[in-house]
Amino acid sequence: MAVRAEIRERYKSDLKPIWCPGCGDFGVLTATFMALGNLGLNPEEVVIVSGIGCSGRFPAFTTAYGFHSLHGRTMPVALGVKAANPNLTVIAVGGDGDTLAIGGNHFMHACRRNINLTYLLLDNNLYALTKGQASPTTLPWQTTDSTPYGGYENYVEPCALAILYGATFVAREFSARARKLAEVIAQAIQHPGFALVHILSPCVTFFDTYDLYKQKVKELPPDYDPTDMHRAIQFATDIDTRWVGVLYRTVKPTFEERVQAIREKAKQRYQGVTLQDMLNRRRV
Ligand SMILES: Cc1ncc(C[n+]2csc(CCOP(=O)(O)OP(=O)(O)O)c2C)c(N)n1
Ligand code: SF4
Repeated sequence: MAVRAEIRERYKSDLKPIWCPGCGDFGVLTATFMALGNLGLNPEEVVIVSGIGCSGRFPAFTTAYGFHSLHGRTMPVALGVKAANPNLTVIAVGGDGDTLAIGGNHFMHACRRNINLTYLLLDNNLYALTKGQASPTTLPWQTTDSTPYGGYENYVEPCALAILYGATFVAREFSARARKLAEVIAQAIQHPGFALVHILSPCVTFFDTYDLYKQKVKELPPDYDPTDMHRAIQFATDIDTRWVGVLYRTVKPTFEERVQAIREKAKQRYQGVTLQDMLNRRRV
């Protein structure tokens, strides 16, 4: 236990978080350090990649390797890191705008590729860094600075989207439940494949959802089966109750395994074939 606590401490950088006091993202940072410490992973084995947003500041507050990338471009960078060195533990961090609006395309295809990394989606139901505009997870009844009379677009449910696009581990938690969140992040890191943790992370400055989620958040029933995709989508899309826990889990070959299998096939096919043979064949 002492070793785990020591590792956890090593993750704290000299730069203190500059989030507003009470921001949900503090709980996510704490839970991430707890998860990494409990898994016994050292900062030099971990890379945290983010996009732009309040949530995008994440890598600066840790001593793990980090990359604060462009808005919506978390996934191309995270995929590049993982493909270059599959031994690293890669954690991608994005806000709801970063992940589902400008970065939606990259996010969906990351799910489908089943890249072995963990995606922490810090969902505060709006664009916070740019001062409170509507995002794809702005709630149907919510007003924002950019939608003062209510929204004109439909709500996107991130967990259901990820399941349908082929993510193999999908969980939801509330940033105010740091211990539970740490457990779920640890499970996501250990999962072999693309693991989404959808985190309800209130923005106290532009849309404070603490009281709302304290009422709506409920743990999945004891008989819940996370391998049942239809039930997972039903629970994920329940907007009246926000079910927390592992919603969906399955095992499929990862992106890295598939790429490696193709490399092997190509090697076998061209075994003993020289460059000259190949050039001769092209001429034929
Ligand atoms: C290409 C590009 N377009 C727009 C912006 C402006 N911008 C910065 S952060 C942001 C949205 C942030 O919202 P979200 O991703 O939900 O993160 P949060 O700040 O809520 O954590 C936008 C639109 C930008 N930085 N780059
Ligand atoms: S504006 Fe909102 S999301 Fe950004 S740091 Fe402040 S409370 Fe957190």
